[in-house]
Amino acid sequence: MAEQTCLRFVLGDQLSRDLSSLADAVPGRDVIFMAEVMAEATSVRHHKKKIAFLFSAMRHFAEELRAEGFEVDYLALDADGNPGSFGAALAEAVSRTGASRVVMTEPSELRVLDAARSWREELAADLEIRADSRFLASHEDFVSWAVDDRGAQPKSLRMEYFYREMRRRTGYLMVDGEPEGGQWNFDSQNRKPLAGDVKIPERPRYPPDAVTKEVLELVGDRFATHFGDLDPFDHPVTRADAKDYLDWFIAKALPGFGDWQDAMKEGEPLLFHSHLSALINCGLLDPRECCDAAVKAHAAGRAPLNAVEGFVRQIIGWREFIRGVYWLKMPDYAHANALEATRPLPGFFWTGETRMNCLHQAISETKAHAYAHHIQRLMVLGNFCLLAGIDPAEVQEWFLVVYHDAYEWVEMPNVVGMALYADGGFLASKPYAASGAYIDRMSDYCAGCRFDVKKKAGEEACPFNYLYWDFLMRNERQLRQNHRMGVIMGSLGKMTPDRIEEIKADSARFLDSAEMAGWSGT
Ligand code: FAD
Ligand code: DLZ
Ligand code: SF4
Repeated sequence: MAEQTCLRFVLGDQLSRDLSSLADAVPGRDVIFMAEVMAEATSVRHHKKKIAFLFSAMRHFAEELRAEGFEVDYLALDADGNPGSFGAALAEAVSRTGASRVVMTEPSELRVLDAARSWREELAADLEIRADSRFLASHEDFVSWAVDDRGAQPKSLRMEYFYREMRRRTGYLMVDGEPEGGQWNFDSQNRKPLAGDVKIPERPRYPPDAVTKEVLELVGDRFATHFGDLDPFDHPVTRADAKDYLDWFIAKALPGFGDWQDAMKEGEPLLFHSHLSALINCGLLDPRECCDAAVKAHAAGRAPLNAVEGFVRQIIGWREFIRGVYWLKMPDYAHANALEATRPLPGFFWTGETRMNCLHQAISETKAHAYAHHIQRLMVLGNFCLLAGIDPAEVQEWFLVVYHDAYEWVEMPNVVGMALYADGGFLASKPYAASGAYIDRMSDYCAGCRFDVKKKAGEEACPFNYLYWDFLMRNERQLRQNHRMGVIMGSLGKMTPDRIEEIKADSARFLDSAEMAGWSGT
């Protein structure tokens, strides 16, 4: 009897040849199914570049599987009769191919996992959902680290301890069971502002091929009203180009990654950052191979320890920790709002049109590239939303829309836990709140700003300066309980009534200004 066809359903962020759902796929017997669907592309109004990147990467991945001899049933967005959702498209693929079994790797987001579980009821085939082995820590690994023997949920979790565990497990930068260089973390060396004479490496570009050009036309046509610029598009979209780009990063930018990790500069969105997140998150690169390459460069004397430790920590530490927190805390995490912030997101987040140059730069770069680096996301955009008391749900949606690396599992804990302290300190030991002095120290933004970063009060003063204190006053009850806020809350306690009134008046004037009005566009 002929072997039964098995349908292998591969999602847009599962473009890895060693995906668990493809592990035992047999060319000639199994069919691989991939689908561009409107419901997914509009689940939020994703940045045009993100949709183009993903559709092009999906189409190239399908081609590579075909070249291996697989039959790939690929549903393009503009295919006649595209039913528009994963569930309906899969049901049609099952009846088209006559498959008796569907195998997929666990979706990275709860929304899609819940949907997949519900398909079981309706599909005319068995559906097997396999674990995603591309993460270094499985769900079970994370839970056994985070939850105590009696199964009690932790009140808070700290990345640093998880990271040490991951270093021990992976053996990265470990010597005889001890961290290389005698320290787990070299962050204190990684906060240099950028001096004028530092040469920033020029990135390789990957011009669109025929497949990408077709996608760009499709996206320009179907998603014209979505946020962001489509052109120029020069991102890697194949496994080979992603690998080439990783090699370039390790050779040219990694050596400076540590020193200037927190620096910001006008017109330089990338500096020494890797720009690898979108490639890792969609599966074109494996997190292990990125760390292996960095560790190898260090062993060969081509990258310093502070850079390599910092880079490895972002991947085996932060990235894995963030994912663990997402699955541990969902679904309630989506609605966390510990500081009861309710202000609508200002309209300028969609246009970049604000007098605050730091925000103007970060939003304009986001619009152009679907990218901003971590400190822009955390200490400019996130910090502003925190200080201004913007509703976490609106901030989450914005971050999910605008970045090419954004998927709910990674966006949500970064926004809710790290940037907004909306989980009440579950993930961060204190709010990442800062006045204009921090932005001035780490960037060249303030020199070109209409506001004066040195002024603390009045119309010309940098809004971050008074909003910082206003934030502390508004949330005094909660923040006084945090021992890491003791010194700053002490300073607040010593403020004169006149100064308190001045801060409140400046903040009220700014927060009620036309500049802060919520988005009223389409
Ligand atoms: P690099 O600075 O070069 O870091 C190397 C790699 O480490 C990244 O490619 C990424 O894979 C990983 N990494 C670093 N920091 C984090 C982190 N905090 N969480 C998870 N992985 C991390 N990252 C996303 O991938 N998707 C998101 O939607 C996302 N949203 C964010 C929202 C906010 C408010 C903040 C503060 C951070 C967010 N991050 C997100 C984390 C981080 O900012 C990006 O991963 C990073 O900026 C991507 O650029 P890069 O590849 O040049 O990173
Ligand atoms: C982000 C995204 C978009 C915009 N479109 C698609 C799509 O049409 N087809 C697809 O398979 N995946 C897409 N994705 C990625 C998915 O959102 C991602 O795979 C799931 O959210 C994972 O849970
Ligand atoms: Fe931003 Fe204030 Fe500096 Fe202007 S002065 S760029 S608002 S930190």
